[in-house]
Amino acid sequence: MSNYFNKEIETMPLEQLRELQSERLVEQVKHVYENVKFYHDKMDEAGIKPEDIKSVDDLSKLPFINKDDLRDQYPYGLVGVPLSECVRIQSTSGTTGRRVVAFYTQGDIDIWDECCARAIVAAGGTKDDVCHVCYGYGLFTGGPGLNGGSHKVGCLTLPMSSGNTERQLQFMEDLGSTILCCTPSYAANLGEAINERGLKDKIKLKAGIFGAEPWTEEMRKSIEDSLGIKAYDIYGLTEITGPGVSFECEAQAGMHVQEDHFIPEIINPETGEVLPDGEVGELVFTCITKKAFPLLRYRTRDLCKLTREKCSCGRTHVRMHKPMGRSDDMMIVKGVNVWPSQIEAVLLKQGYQANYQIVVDRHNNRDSIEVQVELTPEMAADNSVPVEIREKKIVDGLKSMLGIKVDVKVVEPKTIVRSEGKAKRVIDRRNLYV
Ligand code: DLL
Repeated sequence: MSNYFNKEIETMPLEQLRELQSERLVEQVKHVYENVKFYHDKMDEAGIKPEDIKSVDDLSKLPFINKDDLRDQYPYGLVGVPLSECVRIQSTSGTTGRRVVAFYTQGDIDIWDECCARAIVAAGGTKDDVCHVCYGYGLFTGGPGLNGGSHKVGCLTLPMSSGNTERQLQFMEDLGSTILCCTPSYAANLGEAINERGLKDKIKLKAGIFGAEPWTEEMRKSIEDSLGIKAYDIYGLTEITGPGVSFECEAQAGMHVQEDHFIPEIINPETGEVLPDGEVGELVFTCITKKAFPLLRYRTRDLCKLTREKCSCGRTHVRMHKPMGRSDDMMIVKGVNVWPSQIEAVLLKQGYQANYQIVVDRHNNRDSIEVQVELTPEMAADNSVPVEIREKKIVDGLKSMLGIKVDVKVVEPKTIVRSEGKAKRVIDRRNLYV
């Protein structure tokens, strides 16, 4: 028997859903045209007036927006309401150039909380549950998003944030946590720690809501076995709101996109052409209700496909497959978004040349990342600085750029294989995407 947080919306017949989306889209386009200069100019440039958008069928007339636009408009250029109406920001990791700062009105937060509440209820959550949130709190959307959803459902909420495994286990045991929210890698670590300490019988967990990074079906199985729970996937991105843009139901067969708030499209990343359901392409979202940071046709760079096949849970909202790759070179390592260019920037700043390689791997569900970089001939000839000191300096530089520990190996000049075409800088041995 399925549980819904908002049955009327979650099981709304498709035709009615389309009408609701159309109504909201028309209003949203008017809102951005009137309140965001960037959109006003972009639509004028494309020769589109708000009146040209009459229903969801006209969506493809609107121009795309991408991460470069976000960078150009940083920090306030895309804000759609006076700042006095904004109550919160959230942000992604990364340098200023890559960082996304998203704004929320109280109404936007309410929408976000509702989406996360729907995810928790879809995973079997009720007001009698103890919801243990160990996504990071702060600028990252994971903690605040699931925290808000948990409150809305009425669960007893444990705002644990990430890290400090001993404390996590103690609270889990003492307070009887029943729902766990964190990244799948951290869930796997917790599972391992629980089994090592022989605590499995003392833990009352029944479900987990895991996302923010790619994970495989094998990893799902191993987490489910080690924690004795059902593990649900949840997807989202800061630009669009955070977690809860889509989530799995009990069928665990794709994530339902919250279509009353976000319209998904799949496009050919090369041509921008909209692809039919079932075809793999880049996922694009249009926010039709959020006011402070109202992105239209935002290109996520996540490769994915959609299906409208009937779901056994009764929800009518379209399902997206787990992301199947990226159309850019972003990696998610230890739950953090990492671009090779960020690593390169740190190396070049310290006087190295672009002769480096990044090796990402995963053992026992733990990510590792190693950067191998060649000494320049001048550095190799200079014996005054020991290699360990050089390595430490790079480790520190990368830590402050990315926020995670990266292993660094400095190697002799001319030891890294030179490419004859496009340099293959990253070797990702994790095989995360299917
Ligand atoms: O990761 C929001 C989130 C928090 C989602 C907690 C789920 C749970 P960002 O840091 O902006 O936001 O990273 C967004 O992470 O474009 C995907 O590439 C990836 N991603 C997010 N969820 C999943 C998932 C949060 N379930 C980027 N599976 C997205 C695979 C995911 N990749």
